[in-house]
Amino acid sequence: MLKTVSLLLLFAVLVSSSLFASDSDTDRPNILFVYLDDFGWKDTGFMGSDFFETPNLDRLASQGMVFTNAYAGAANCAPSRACLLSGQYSPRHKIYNVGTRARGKAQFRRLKHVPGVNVLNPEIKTWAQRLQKSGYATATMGKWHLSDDPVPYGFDLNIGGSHAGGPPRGYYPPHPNVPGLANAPNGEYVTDRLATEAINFIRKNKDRPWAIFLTHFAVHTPLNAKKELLAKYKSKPPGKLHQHVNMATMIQAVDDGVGLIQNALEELGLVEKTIIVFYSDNGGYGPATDMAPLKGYKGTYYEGGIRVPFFVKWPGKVTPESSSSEPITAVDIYPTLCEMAGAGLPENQILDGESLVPLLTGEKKSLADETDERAIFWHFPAYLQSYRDVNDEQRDPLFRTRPCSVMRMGDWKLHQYFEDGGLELYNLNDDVGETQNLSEKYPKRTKNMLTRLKAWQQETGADIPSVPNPEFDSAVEAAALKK
Ligand SMILES: [Ca+2]
Repeated sequence: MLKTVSLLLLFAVLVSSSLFASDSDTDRPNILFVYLDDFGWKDTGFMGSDFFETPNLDRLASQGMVFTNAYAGAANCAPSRACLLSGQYSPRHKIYNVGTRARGKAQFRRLKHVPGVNVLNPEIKTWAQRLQKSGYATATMGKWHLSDDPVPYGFDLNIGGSHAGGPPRGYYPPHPNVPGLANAPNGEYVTDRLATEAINFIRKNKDRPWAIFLTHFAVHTPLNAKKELLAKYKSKPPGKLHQHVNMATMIQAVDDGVGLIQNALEELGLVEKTIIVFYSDNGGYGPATDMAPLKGYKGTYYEGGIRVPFFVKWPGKVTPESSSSEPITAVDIYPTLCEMAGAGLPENQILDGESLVPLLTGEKKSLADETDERAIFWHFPAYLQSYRDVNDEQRDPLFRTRPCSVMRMGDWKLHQYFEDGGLELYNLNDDVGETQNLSEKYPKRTKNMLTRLKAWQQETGADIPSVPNPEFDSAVEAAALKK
């Protein structure tokens, strides 16, 4: 009798575990993560561009949840990407800037910058590694920027990824020595190639869960137009907000590729089981686009440098035509993707963000809890020099940013600048363009937020620049400021 029961039990366990295994495998959603480079807050139709055309992205956005207060992890490429992949704020992974060299003229820098590192520490496990380990087929396609080779960071396939910050010789072949692109056909635009590679990967892995990090080079410089689209935008009346013809062709190429991928998903019957995430690594490139009414552009810590478009389409889970105004940032993506994929979280790694799944499913309206208002943070202990032709929406004409920390809590945003101790406080609900510095009007709030910001700096081990730069020359700086 006992033996029979045990056998039955064993049988039941085997059946249920095999059922569970097949269930979990077929139920696990695919993830298409479309990640653009230097793509501004208003650069899509659904965010309000009056010149750039993105009908495919607009349609997908309308089928999901659009986040209106989504932020990049930093105002420029490498640090933002490191936050996204690691789930950690920059003081923990120490990728503070693109490269470790000081930027801008030495005579203008009051402090020695903190160089940080330029390779993502391989001890830090990425969400891609979690997904891969849990059974996903994983691929990265496009810009990587965090090491020479993305493969050890959790990708089965790498097309185009290297330490380079853009396609080394532009958007058209040849791409010598670029993995997966060395034999790109003559005349083929790289954005098109990446979409084709994504479709190939989906076809090959259609019967198992897959995740593609489609991290387009677009729309980073060089602003190489897609030639076939030039005539269309040259003859289109310029918008008030956006006018840049080359940029318009680059954006349409991304959107056309998204349309082709969507067609492939339809043909393969995968639409209902594929999550689509759309995001950018920092604000738009100042000389080519505009984030108005936001102030600033790529490189500044005003909203235009860090607030970016973000939506999630998750069939059956996210209500179509929904939106969220919750402030979210790059470190929130890691726990979100792992939860969506059922991939679990790493045991011995600090993750700074929170899963967005409760917002996506409508279970919660906000990530703040009753006792503690959630805050999100940035730390940039370095310099970014001005663009030559655009310096009207930054704190001073010489730099897009000087060393700073920034936090957002509720409607409020505090900037702390280390050179001069400058504090700027804004209420983004009333003043999204950050025009009225309220730090003197609200000293108590300023002080409370600064206390919290400093506690965060301490907790994360943030390097605060404090050593005077011996090359600083106030006379040279003053002369440059007079120009
Ligand atoms: Ca970027």
